[in-house]
Amino acid sequence: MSAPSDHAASCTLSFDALVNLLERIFLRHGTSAEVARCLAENCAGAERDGAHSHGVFRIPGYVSTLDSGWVNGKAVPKVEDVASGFVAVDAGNGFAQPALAAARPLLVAKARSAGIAVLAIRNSHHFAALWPDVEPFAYEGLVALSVVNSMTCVVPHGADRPLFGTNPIAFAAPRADGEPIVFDLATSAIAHGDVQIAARKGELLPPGMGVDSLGQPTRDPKAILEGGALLPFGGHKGSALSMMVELLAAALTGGHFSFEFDWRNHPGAKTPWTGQLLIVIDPSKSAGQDFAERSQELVRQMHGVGLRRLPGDRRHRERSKSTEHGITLDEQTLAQLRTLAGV
Ligand code: NDP
Ligand code: PYC
Repeated sequence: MSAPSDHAASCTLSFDALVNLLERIFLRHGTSAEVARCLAENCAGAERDGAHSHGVFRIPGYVSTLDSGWVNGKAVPKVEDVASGFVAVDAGNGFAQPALAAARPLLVAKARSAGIAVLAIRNSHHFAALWPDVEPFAYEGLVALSVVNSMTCVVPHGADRPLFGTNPIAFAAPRADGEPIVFDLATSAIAHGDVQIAARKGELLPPGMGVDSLGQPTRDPKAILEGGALLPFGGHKGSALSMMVELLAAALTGGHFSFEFDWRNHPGAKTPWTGQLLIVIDPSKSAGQDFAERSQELVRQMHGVGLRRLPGDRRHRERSKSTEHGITLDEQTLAQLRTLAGV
């Protein structure tokens, strides 16, 4: 599915209309109604916010994965009350977002009572942007951090071959006057989804993103996708963070490391079968000043030294535009979605 282009004829649709269309696709390809709604809202939200590498571009991958039998689209997550500050969920080889939704009330109750709580999701598939998993906590006045590991395609700094996933880290914190502070970044130099988009558009990548099948630096996205690999961002520093994500999202949750699952017998499978960790903190328990006022002060100071763009600003600009004018899709993409939905 193509990423929006300036040249293709385009049309716009509302967030609700896109959610309904995507929901039909998920239902038609074997998910339960709850899972269909959850994934449709997630994916439409990414498209609305201009997070194109994890918006409707991902739909064919979801569909081929569901059709391959690799993931259970009807899985019912099992929530486990493990300890005063620890919730676990067995996602049952289903998607991570419904597992988070199922565990959320208990997680929030624990965070509010103990000041901090951990959610460990295992046996789960995450094929989406990570910010939708943390941002809602900040709207409720909570601080949230999440990590998820993916599939082997990143060479650890100083190594010869890939081992880590693209392993994103997302963080959200409330602030007094404005949208929460949110960042969401792959620990690879570029997300795998953006490499696929560049390959489709026939564009070269900036230097330093990946290597070809011989381990030589390349800017050709196809060489990275066809036997090559990505590099961590920031050399040994990003590599250490990626290692941390493997430990927290897989070792701590009971999920697979990025190198531990084998999808070769499921042609079409695209969703990594791994784990996810969330840490939620109630800042009202801290002894200091109101946290949201303090984060507002930090933003004020950052703007004061000339910073024009905070992480999340672009997304919120895109969200406002989409809310006002509708979500823009090119006609070919919309036609493909309608075909997949059978409408
Ligand atoms: P980007 O590099 O595009 O952006 C990373 C963060 O930095 C965002 O919060 C972004 O805010 C912010 N940012 C970008 N440019 C600037 C700037 N110039 N100044 C200030 N802030 C800036 O994201 P990635 O390519 O690393 O990741 C893309 C997506 O891929 C993420 O949503 C991630 O969760 C997802 N992903 C998912 C995986 C999975 O297994 N499910 C695996 C890997 C990635 P803004 O959004 O406002 O631009
Ligand atoms: O873009 O790196 C990525 C990715 C991996 C799994 C889902 N998205």
